[in-house]
Amino acid sequence: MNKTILITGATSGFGKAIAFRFAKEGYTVCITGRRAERLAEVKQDLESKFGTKVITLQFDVRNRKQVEEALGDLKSKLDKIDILVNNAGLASGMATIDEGDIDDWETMIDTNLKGLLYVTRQIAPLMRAQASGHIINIGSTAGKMVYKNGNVYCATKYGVEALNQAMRIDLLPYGIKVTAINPGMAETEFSLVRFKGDAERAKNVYADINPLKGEDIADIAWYVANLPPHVCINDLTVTCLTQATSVYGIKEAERVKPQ
Ligand code: NDP
Ligand code: 8X3
Repeated sequence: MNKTILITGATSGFGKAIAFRFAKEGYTVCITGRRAERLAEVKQDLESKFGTKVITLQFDVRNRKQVEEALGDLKSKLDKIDILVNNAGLASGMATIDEGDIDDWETMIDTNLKGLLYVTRQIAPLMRAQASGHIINIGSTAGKMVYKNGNVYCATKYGVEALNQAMRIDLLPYGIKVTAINPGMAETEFSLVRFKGDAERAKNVYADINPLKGEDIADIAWYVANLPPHVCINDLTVTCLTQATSVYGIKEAERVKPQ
């Protein structure tokens, strides 16, 4: 088969799970992130488990020069790029608009929007030249409905939603699929990052719910990437059983159990 997937932010969470899912199916996997040790660990695991080819690229998606250097000569490393997963992203802090930390705001905007754009700007021309490919953008339920104290994170994910639609339109002539996967609450390193290493607070986010896992999103990525050539899922929202939207969710204890 010899297909290739590039996943940004594959050192943990969704990105790592997607790397495992596609490597298992024989894909050549190109994984990126800032943490070199993690990249090396994931590469070793993937190679030993699946014997697949793994390329690691260490860069910060916020740094335009690093992105251009890392991805600018991708053609010399890969014959073809079948799938790009724009996954690298984060929330930093939670606060009202009058009290938010402006550094946090800049981190989220630079990572979730500008980073996604820098990467896409390198890969979309390669896909255009191939007249094929699939871009999967990881959005969020936060890009569908704003929640209290989520202001800037939500705004970045609304931005991802807009860019997903725009990419779909712009890339239509080239047979390139574009899909947004918008997950609700998922237990990854997301909350640990949002709460700046406060493990107790991060764990509390998922108390008495059965949240999504990285593997759930990886299965969905595999599904959307393996539809017939004429079928494109443009937009997909997924939550765990007890969450309906960004704002409406219940605890497991509140759920009426089947008799
Ligand atoms: P994780 O924190 O587990 O993973 C985030 C990944 O993004 C890491 O691999 C991290 O790598 C990478 N990353 C973050 N900042 C940068 C950067 N500046 N440059 C390069 N890579 C970066 O969280 P998730 O897996 O949960 O998050 C993945 C995506 O899913 C994000 O876009 C997030 O907004 C979105 N999402 C998450 C949800 C959740 O509840 N978990 C729900 C909906 C969407 P490294 O630190 O090594 O650079
Ligand atoms: C991450 C999920 O609910 O924290 O996008 O916004 S949430």
